Amino acid sequence: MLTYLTSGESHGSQLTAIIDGFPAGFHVDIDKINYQLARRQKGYGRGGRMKIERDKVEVVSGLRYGYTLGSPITFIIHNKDWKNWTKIMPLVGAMSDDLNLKEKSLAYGKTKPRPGHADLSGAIKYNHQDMRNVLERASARETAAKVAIGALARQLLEHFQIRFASHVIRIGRVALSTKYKIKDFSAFVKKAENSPVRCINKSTEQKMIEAIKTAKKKRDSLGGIAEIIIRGVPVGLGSYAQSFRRLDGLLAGALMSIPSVKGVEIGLGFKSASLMGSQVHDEIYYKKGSDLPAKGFYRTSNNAGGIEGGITNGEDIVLKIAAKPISTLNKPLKTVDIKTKKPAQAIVERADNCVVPALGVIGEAVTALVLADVFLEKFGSDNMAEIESNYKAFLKSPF
Ligand code: EPS
Repeated sequence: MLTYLTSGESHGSQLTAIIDGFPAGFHVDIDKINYQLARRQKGYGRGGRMKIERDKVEVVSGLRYGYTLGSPITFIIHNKDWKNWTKIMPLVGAMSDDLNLKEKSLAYGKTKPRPGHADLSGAIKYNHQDMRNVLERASARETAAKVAIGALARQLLEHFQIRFASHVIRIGRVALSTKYKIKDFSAFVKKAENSPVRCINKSTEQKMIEAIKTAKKKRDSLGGIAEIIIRGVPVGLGSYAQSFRRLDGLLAGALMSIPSVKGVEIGLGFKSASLMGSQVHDEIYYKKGSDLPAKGFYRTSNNAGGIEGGITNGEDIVLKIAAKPISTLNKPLKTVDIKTKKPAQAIVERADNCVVPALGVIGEAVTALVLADVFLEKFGSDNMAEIESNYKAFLKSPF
């Protein structure tokens, strides 16, 4: 079983990610992991923090000569911003009393919870009077650790010709309305990658940028929707046999766990509820001797988003994730001070205005982690030689 844990405070010294159950004998490309980390940091709408960080992984366990050992793999990402927080966030000892004005503003008065954030519920749950103790971990900074281990899982899947793409289809009220079918996968990926908001249509891209600018001027934030597409996934990953093995449930759980995500759709998603069965279900065709990932069976539509009965059907996996606008507003909302219990204005912290361009990158990473787990479940999980031979046998086996 592929499992992982992450740790680290947003303004602590580092993020740490441990992945266990990764097969032995896989050559890891560290540059590819750093490439994914850089992708996550980009995007129009980011705030000041991304100018400070240059996320890169340091591997501290689980590899030898660049190959996985089958033991837990540990990645560290150092927070460059840590040097500005050592007096406020010491792990042991007390807070320094020699704080400058800026440090004082970061260190004190975190008693006014932001509506929409974990601030209040977290403070009550863990009995913290200083909400910095909540917001440091309930921070989207954690997604950097997820992207690092997701990039490792993705490399394993790419080795078996599984490819990932994502793009932004909505920011606030601006939505991508043009119809598209992905024929050339690499060209599609490139198009999204070259856009500052990761949108494939130039005029929509401009409108999205304008929407973010307007939100910023109004001291507000914006959410949106990213779509994730995974091509080349073999038929038969996941299972209907138990609820916890259903791939749609596993993916939805992983994607809903990304900070700010409030909705996940698979394929046609919510729209399928308003249509007739004949309009929704993808009719089945067959082409003999084909190298399609479902042993020659294929569809001409993909409303199911590549998953039927909790199992991959060989078509593209298509997922949509909707993120709410982030909850740190420069024009603060009404709240209650947890100390005085009097009405107050919510915390204002340095923050991003819109993180939707990064959403698809994070979504790809968590999707890769889920898919790698079910892939290893099907094709064996200890070492690459066995997995490769099982995969080849599966491709060749007649049906
Ligand atoms: C975040 C607030 C901002 C974001 C951060 C998430 O950080 P800071 O408080 O340091 O300005 O930039 O995201 C990241 C650091 C990141 O790497 O994505 C929050 O409160 O969730």
